[in-house]
Amino acid sequence: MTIKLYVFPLSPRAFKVLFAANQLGIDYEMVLVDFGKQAQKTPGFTALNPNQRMPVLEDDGYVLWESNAIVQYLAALKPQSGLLPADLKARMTAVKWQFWETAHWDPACAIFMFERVVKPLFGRGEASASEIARGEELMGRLGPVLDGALQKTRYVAGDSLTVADVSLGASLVSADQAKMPLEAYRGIQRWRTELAALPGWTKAVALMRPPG
Ligand SMILES: N[C@@H](CCC(=O)N[C@@H](CS)C(=O)NCC(=O)O)C(=O)O
Repeated sequence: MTIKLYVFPLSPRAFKVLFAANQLGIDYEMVLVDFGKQAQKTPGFTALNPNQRMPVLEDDGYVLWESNAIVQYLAALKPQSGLLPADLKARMTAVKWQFWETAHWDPACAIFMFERVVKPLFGRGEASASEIARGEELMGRLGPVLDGALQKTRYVAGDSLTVADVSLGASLVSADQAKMPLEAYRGIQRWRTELAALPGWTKAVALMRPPG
């Protein structure tokens, strides 16, 4: 049975799982969760994810939510890809960054996405200056941490592409549109350019269309 990915494709969290599946060459069916129609609040979707949030993966009756868990699941289906390293310490280094992404990086990036991309797209009013200031303060603390790692190694968790790059990089898919303050971080810039050239990234970008 084909894996189903329930996504609202404009979201970086949707992009994350689409990027993973495409980069890994995994066949999947994309199921639209249309936020414009509040599809995430329907009983059917709530049965899949009681949080009423996407993305969700369904594989032959097995249901998984939380984008980083989904990325790990997909990577584990293709162990030869090395995205989820077999070596315990290498794997935990990548997983550590995924936890950091959920706890710190994603919430900081989401501020810029919401204020400067989602609000204009859905007519939700002006960007909030105080929220942007909060995002800049967070980015000022987090940017040097990620940049420091990327000044030392080609990818976040070492010299090979891992789930950490997929998870952290996905938040930057609309970084220019969201005007994320990344100019000072040469390592992040270099890495983002490399990720954006990957076939899985470009295929996933092509799917980021508003539902219509
Ligand atoms: N930690 C979750 C976050 C998922 C999440 O917040 N998804 C948002 C969109 S980006 C959502 O579905 N929101 C629906 C809503 O707010 O009604 C993950 O990484 O999967």
